[in-house]
Amino acid sequence: MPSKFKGVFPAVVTPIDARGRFNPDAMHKLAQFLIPKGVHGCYVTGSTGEGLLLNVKERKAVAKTAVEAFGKKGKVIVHIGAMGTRDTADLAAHAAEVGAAGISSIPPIYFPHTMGDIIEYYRAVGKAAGIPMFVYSIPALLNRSFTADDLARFREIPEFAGIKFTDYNLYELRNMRDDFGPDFTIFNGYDQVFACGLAMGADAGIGSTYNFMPEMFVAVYKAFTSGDTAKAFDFQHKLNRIIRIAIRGNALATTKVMLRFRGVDCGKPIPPIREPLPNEIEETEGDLKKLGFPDEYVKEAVEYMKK
Ligand code: MN9
Repeated sequence: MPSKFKGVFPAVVTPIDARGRFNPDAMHKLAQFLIPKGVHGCYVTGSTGEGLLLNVKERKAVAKTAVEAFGKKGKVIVHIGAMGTRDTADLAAHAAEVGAAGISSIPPIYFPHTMGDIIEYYRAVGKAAGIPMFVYSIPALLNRSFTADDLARFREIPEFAGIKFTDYNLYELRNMRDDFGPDFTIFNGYDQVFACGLAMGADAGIGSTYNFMPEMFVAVYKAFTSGDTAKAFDFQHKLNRIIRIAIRGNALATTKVMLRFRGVDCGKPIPPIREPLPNEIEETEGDLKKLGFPDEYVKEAVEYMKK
Protein backbone atom coordinates (compact mmCIF):
# COMPACT_ATOMS: atom_id res chain seq x y z
CA MET A 1 0.00 0.00 0.00
CA PRO A 2 2.19 2.87 -1.20
CA SER A 3 1.53 6.00 0.77
CA LYS A 4 4.16 8.64 1.01
CA PHE A 5 4.74 10.50 4.24
CA LYS A 6 7.20 13.37 4.31
CA GLY A 7 8.47 15.72 6.96
CA VAL A 8 8.55 16.09 10.70
CA PHE A 9 6.34 13.97 12.98
CA PRO A 10 6.73 14.53 16.73
CA ALA A 11 6.29 11.29 18.71
CA VAL A 12 3.93 13.10 21.04
CA VAL A 13 3.80 12.45 24.75
CA THR A 14 0.57 11.22 26.32
CA PRO A 15 -0.52 14.04 28.65
CA ILE A 16 -1.53 12.88 32.11
CA ASP A 17 -3.62 14.72 34.74
CA ALA A 18 -2.98 14.95 38.48
CA ARG A 19 -4.86 11.67 39.03
CA GLY A 20 -2.69 9.87 36.50
CA ARG A 21 -5.37 9.72 33.80
CA PHE A 22 -5.10 10.76 30.13
CA ASN A 23 -5.70 14.49 29.81
CA PRO A 24 -7.35 15.26 26.44
CA ASP A 25 -7.32 19.05 27.00
CA ALA A 26 -3.54 18.99 27.35
CA MET A 27 -3.30 16.94 24.14
CA HIS A 28 -5.20 19.72 22.34
CA LYS A 29 -2.81 22.29 23.84
CA LEU A 30 0.19 20.27 22.73
CA ALA A 31 -1.22 20.13 19.18
CA GLN A 32 -1.81 23.89 19.29
CA PHE A 33 1.83 24.33 20.28
CA LEU A 34 3.18 22.03 17.55
CA ILE A 35 0.99 22.74 14.51
CA PRO A 36 1.98 26.42 14.02
CA LYS A 37 5.66 25.40 14.08
CA GLY A 38 5.16 23.56 10.79
CA VAL A 39 5.16 19.90 11.81
CA HIS A 40 3.57 17.52 9.30
CA GLY A 41 1.62 15.36 11.73
CA CYS A 42 2.35 13.27 14.78
CA TYR A 43 2.95 9.73 16.06
CA VAL A 44 0.96 8.71 19.15
CA THR A 45 1.22 6.02 21.84
CA GLY A 46 4.67 4.90 20.74
CA SER A 47 7.69 4.78 23.06
CA THR A 48 7.50 8.48 23.83
CA GLY A 49 3.71 8.27 24.14
CA GLU A 50 4.21 5.51 26.75
CA GLY A 51 1.71 3.42 24.77
CA LEU A 52 2.67 0.13 26.39
CA LEU A 53 1.84 1.62 29.82
CA LEU A 54 -1.76 2.46 28.85
CA ASN A 55 -4.68 0.08 28.60
CA VAL A 56 -6.63 -0.46 25.37
CA LYS A 57 -9.43 1.94 26.35
CA GLU A 58 -6.98 4.73 27.18
CA ARG A 59 -5.03 4.15 23.98
CA LYS A 60 -8.20 4.48 21.93
CA ALA A 61 -9.00 7.76 23.67
CA VAL A 62 -5.50 9.10 22.91
CA ALA A 63 -5.75 8.12 19.22
CA LYS A 64 -9.18 9.68 18.82
CA THR A 65 -8.16 12.89 20.58
CA ALA A 66 -4.98 13.21 18.50
CA VAL A 67 -6.91 12.90 15.24
CA GLU A 68 -9.35 15.56 16.48
CA ALA A 69 -6.55 17.82 17.72
CA PHE A 70 -4.48 17.67 14.55
CA GLY A 71 -7.58 17.70 12.35
CA LYS A 72 -6.71 18.35 8.75
CA LYS A 73 -3.43 20.02 9.73
CA GLY A 74 -1.40 16.85 9.83
CA LYS A 75 -1.34 13.11 9.45
CA VAL A 76 -1.70 11.11 12.64
CA ILE A 77 0.09 7.77 12.87
CA VAL A 78 -1.06 5.55 15.73
CA HIS A 79 1.32 3.07 17.30
CA ILE A 80 -0.83 0.05 18.09
CA GLY A 81 1.76 -2.49 19.25
CA ALA A 82 0.56 -4.46 22.31
CA MET A 83 1.33 -7.79 23.95
CA GLY A 84 -1.11 -9.86 21.92
CA THR A 85 -2.39 -9.84 18.35
CA ARG A 86 -5.95 -9.55 19.68
CA ASP A 87 -5.37 -6.16 21.36
CA THR A 88 -3.18 -4.93 18.53
CA ALA A 89 -5.76 -5.79 15.87
CA ASP A 90 -8.48 -4.13 17.96
CA LEU A 91 -6.38 -0.95 18.27
CA ALA A 92 -5.52 -1.07 14.55
CA ALA A 93 -9.17 -1.26 13.49
CA HIS A 94 -10.02 1.57 15.89
CA ALA A 95 -7.22 3.80 14.57
CA ALA A 96 -8.54 3.41 11.02
CA GLU A 97 -12.10 4.06 12.19
CA VAL A 98 -11.25 7.37 13.88
CA GLY A 99 -9.35 8.64 10.85
CA ALA A 100 -5.67 7.93 11.47
CA ALA A 101 -3.51 8.23 8.35
CA GLY A 102 -1.42 5.22 9.29
CA ILE A 103 -0.60 2.69 11.94
CA SER A 104 2.69 1.39 13.24
CA SER A 105 3.72 -1.44 15.49
CA ILE A 106 6.74 -2.82 17.25
CA PRO A 107 7.12 -6.53 16.56
CA PRO A 108 5.63 -8.84 19.20
CA ILE A 109 7.75 -8.86 22.35
CA TYR A 110 8.95 -11.01 25.26
CA PHE A 111 8.33 -14.52 23.85
CA PRO A 112 10.85 -15.95 21.38
CA HIS A 113 8.84 -15.33 18.21
CA THR A 114 10.20 -16.50 14.86
CA MET A 115 10.29 -14.21 11.83
CA GLY A 116 7.39 -16.30 10.49
CA ASP A 117 5.33 -15.49 13.64
CA ILE A 118 6.20 -11.84 13.22
CA ILE A 119 5.04 -11.76 9.61
CA GLU A 120 1.72 -13.36 10.59
CA TYR A 121 1.33 -10.79 13.36
CA TYR A 122 1.79 -7.88 10.94
CA ARG A 123 -0.48 -9.52 8.38
CA ALA A 124 -3.33 -9.76 10.92
CA VAL A 125 -2.78 -6.21 12.14
CA GLY A 126 -2.61 -4.74 8.63
CA LYS A 127 -5.77 -6.55 7.63
CA ALA A 128 -7.63 -5.27 10.69
CA ALA A 129 -6.66 -1.68 9.85
CA GLY A 130 -6.75 -1.56 6.05
CA ILE A 131 -4.59 1.60 6.12
CA PRO A 132 -0.82 2.09 5.60
CA MET A 133 1.24 0.21 8.17
CA PHE A 134 4.77 0.99 9.31
CA VAL A 135 6.97 -1.53 11.06
CA TYR A 136 8.65 0.01 14.12
CA SER A 137 12.23 -1.16 14.43
CA ILE A 138 13.96 -0.24 17.70
CA PRO A 139 16.71 -2.79 18.41
CA ALA A 140 17.94 -0.94 21.51
CA LEU A 141 14.70 -1.72 23.34
CA LEU A 142 13.62 -4.94 21.67
CA ASN A 143 16.78 -6.86 20.96
CA ARG A 144 15.53 -7.40 17.41
CA SER A 145 16.63 -5.54 14.33
CA PHE A 146 15.40 -5.61 10.74
CA THR A 147 17.60 -5.57 7.68
CA ALA A 148 16.42 -4.78 4.17
CA ASP A 149 16.61 -8.52 3.44
CA ASP A 150 14.35 -9.31 6.43
CA LEU A 151 11.79 -6.86 5.09
CA ALA A 152 11.58 -8.64 1.72
CA ARG A 153 9.16 -11.11 3.34
CA PHE A 154 6.79 -8.27 4.25
CA ARG A 155 6.08 -7.44 0.61
CA GLU A 156 3.14 -9.85 0.58
CA ILE A 157 1.32 -7.79 3.26
CA PRO A 158 -0.82 -5.31 1.32
CA GLU A 159 -0.80 -2.58 4.02
CA PHE A 160 2.98 -2.66 4.53
CA ALA A 161 4.04 0.87 3.58
CA GLY A 162 7.33 1.58 5.30
CA ILE A 163 9.39 1.58 8.46
CA LYS A 164 10.07 3.69 11.52
CA PHE A 165 13.77 3.07 11.77
CA THR A 166 15.13 3.80 15.27
CA ASP A 167 18.53 2.39 14.55
CA TYR A 168 21.94 3.93 13.98
CA ASN A 169 22.66 1.47 11.16
CA LEU A 170 22.04 3.93 8.34
CA TYR A 171 23.67 1.54 5.87
CA GLU A 172 20.61 -0.71 6.27
CA LEU A 173 18.35 2.32 5.95
CA ARG A 174 19.90 2.95 2.54
CA ASN A 175 19.53 -0.70 1.55
CA MET A 176 15.82 -0.38 2.30
CA ARG A 177 15.58 2.70 0.09
CA ASP A 178 17.29 0.79 -2.74
CA ASP A 179 15.12 -2.31 -2.37
CA PHE A 180 11.72 -0.76 -1.84
CA GLY A 181 11.79 2.22 -4.15
CA PRO A 182 10.49 5.76 -3.85
CA ASP A 183 6.93 4.94 -2.74
CA PHE A 184 8.14 3.29 0.47
CA THR A 185 8.25 5.64 3.49
CA ILE A 186 11.30 5.53 5.74
CA PHE A 187 11.03 7.45 9.01
CA ASN A 188 14.32 8.27 10.69
CA GLY A 189 14.03 7.32 14.39
CA TYR A 190 17.06 8.65 16.24
CA ASP A 191 16.68 12.42 16.47
CA GLN A 192 20.45 12.74 16.89
CA VAL A 193 20.92 11.70 13.22
CA PHE A 194 17.85 13.16 11.51
CA ALA A 195 19.92 15.03 8.90
CA CYS A 196 22.08 11.92 8.36
CA GLY A 197 18.98 9.78 7.91
CA LEU A 198 17.63 12.22 5.31
CA ALA A 199 21.00 12.14 3.55
CA MET A 200 20.85 8.33 3.41
CA GLY A 201 17.34 8.29 2.01
CA ALA A 202 14.80 8.78 4.81
CA ASP A 203 11.68 10.73 3.82
CA ALA A 204 10.64 11.89 7.25
CA GLY A 205 11.44 11.72 10.93
CA ILE A 206 9.56 10.66 14.04
CA GLY A 207 11.08 11.65 17.35
CA SER A 208 10.65 12.38 21.02
CA THR A 209 12.73 15.56 21.18
CA TYR A 210 10.60 17.09 18.38
CA ASN A 211 8.03 17.70 21.15
CA PHE A 212 10.10 20.43 22.75
CA MET A 213 12.08 21.80 19.78
CA PRO A 214 9.83 21.36 16.75
CA GLU A 215 11.26 24.53 15.19
CA MET A 216 14.74 23.00 15.01
CA PHE A 217 13.61 19.81 13.27
CA VAL A 218 11.38 21.70 10.83
CA ALA A 219 14.42 23.87 10.05
CA VAL A 220 16.64 20.80 9.43
CA TYR A 221 13.99 19.40 7.11
CA LYS A 222 13.53 22.65 5.22
CA ALA A 223 17.28 23.19 4.82
CA PHE A 224 17.82 19.63 3.63
CA THR A 225 14.92 19.56 1.15
CA SER A 226 15.85 22.95 -0.27
CA GLY A 227 19.35 21.66 -1.03
CA ASP A 228 21.19 23.50 1.75
CA THR A 229 22.80 20.46 3.32
CA ALA A 230 25.41 22.45 5.22
CA LYS A 231 22.67 24.42 6.96
CA ALA A 232 20.73 21.23 7.73
CA PHE A 233 23.79 19.80 9.49
CA ASP A 234 24.46 23.09 11.26
CA PHE A 235 20.97 22.90 12.83
CA GLN A 236 21.49 19.20 13.55
CA HIS A 237 24.75 19.80 15.43
CA LYS A 238 23.14 22.57 17.45
CA LEU A 239 20.08 20.61 18.41
CA ASN A 240 22.26 17.65 19.41
CA ARG A 241 23.83 19.81 22.12
CA ILE A 242 20.34 20.23 23.55
CA ILE A 243 19.52 16.52 23.21
CA ARG A 244 22.71 15.62 25.05
CA ILE A 245 21.57 17.58 28.09
CA ALA A 246 17.88 16.72 27.76
CA ILE A 247 18.27 12.94 27.69
CA ARG A 248 20.63 12.58 30.64
CA GLY A 249 19.26 9.67 32.56
CA ASN A 250 16.30 8.65 30.48
CA ALA A 251 14.87 10.34 27.37
CA LEU A 252 11.36 9.14 28.16
CA ALA A 253 11.42 10.56 31.68
CA THR A 254 12.65 13.99 30.62
CA THR A 255 10.46 14.77 27.60
CA LYS A 256 7.55 16.04 29.70
CA VAL A 257 9.95 18.11 31.81
CA MET A 258 11.40 19.65 28.65
CA LEU A 259 7.89 20.42 27.38
CA ARG A 260 7.18 22.25 30.63
CA PHE A 261 10.20 24.47 29.91
CA ARG A 262 8.42 25.37 26.66
CA GLY A 263 5.22 26.22 28.54
CA VAL A 264 3.25 23.05 27.75
CA ASP A 265 2.27 21.07 30.84
CA CYS A 266 1.59 17.41 30.05
CA GLY A 267 1.95 16.15 33.60
CA LYS A 268 4.27 13.43 34.81
CA PRO A 269 5.50 10.23 33.19
CA ILE A 270 3.42 7.10 33.65
CA PRO A 271 4.79 4.77 36.35
CA PRO A 272 7.09 2.89 36.44
CA ILE A 273 8.73 5.67 34.42
CA ARG A 274 9.69 8.35 36.93
CA GLU A 275 10.22 12.04 36.58
CA PRO A 276 13.79 13.21 37.33
CA LEU A 277 14.36 14.55 40.86
CA PRO A 278 13.85 18.30 41.48
CA ASN A 279 17.61 18.95 41.74
CA GLU A 280 18.18 17.10 38.44
CA ILE A 281 15.49 19.18 36.75
CA GLU A 282 17.05 22.35 38.09
CA GLU A 283 20.47 21.34 36.85
CA THR A 284 19.10 20.52 33.37
CA GLU A 285 17.30 23.84 33.19
CA GLY A 286 20.44 25.69 34.27
CA ASP A 287 22.62 23.94 31.68
CA LEU A 288 20.11 24.62 28.91
CA LYS A 289 19.89 28.30 29.83
CA LYS A 290 23.69 28.55 29.71
CA LEU A 291 23.54 27.31 26.11
CA GLY A 292 20.77 29.76 25.26
CA PHE A 293 17.91 27.26 24.99
CA PRO A 294 15.14 27.74 24.19
CA ASP A 295 15.29 31.42 23.24
CA GLU A 296 18.27 31.70 20.90
CA TYR A 297 17.78 28.30 19.32
CA VAL A 298 14.12 28.84 18.61
CA LYS A 299 14.76 32.35 17.29
CA GLU A 300 17.38 31.18 14.81
CA ALA A 301 15.16 28.38 13.48
CA VAL A 302 12.09 30.61 13.25
CA GLU A 303 14.04 33.28 11.36
CA TYR A 304 15.42 30.69 8.98
CA MET A 305 11.89 29.42 8.27
CA LYS A 306 10.76 32.94 7.30
CA LYS A 307 13.37 33.12 4.55
O1 MN9 B 1 12.16 6.32 18.21
C1 MN9 B 1 12.79 7.77 20.00
N1 MN9 B 1 13.18 6.65 20.77
C2 MN9 B 1 12.68 6.46 21.99
C3 MN9 B 1 12.23 7.38 18.70
O2 MN9 B 1 11.91 7.22 22.51
C4 MN9 B 1 13.13 5.25 22.73
C5 MN9 B 1 13.88 8.81 19.72
O3 MN9 B 1 13.20 9.97 19.36
C6 MN9 B 1 14.77 9.08 20.92
O4 MN9 B 1 14.00 9.32 22.06
C7 MN9 B 1 15.68 10.29 20.71
C8 MN9 B 1 16.53 10.60 21.91
O5 MN9 B 1 17.45 9.58 22.16
O6 MN9 B 1 16.47 10.07 19.58
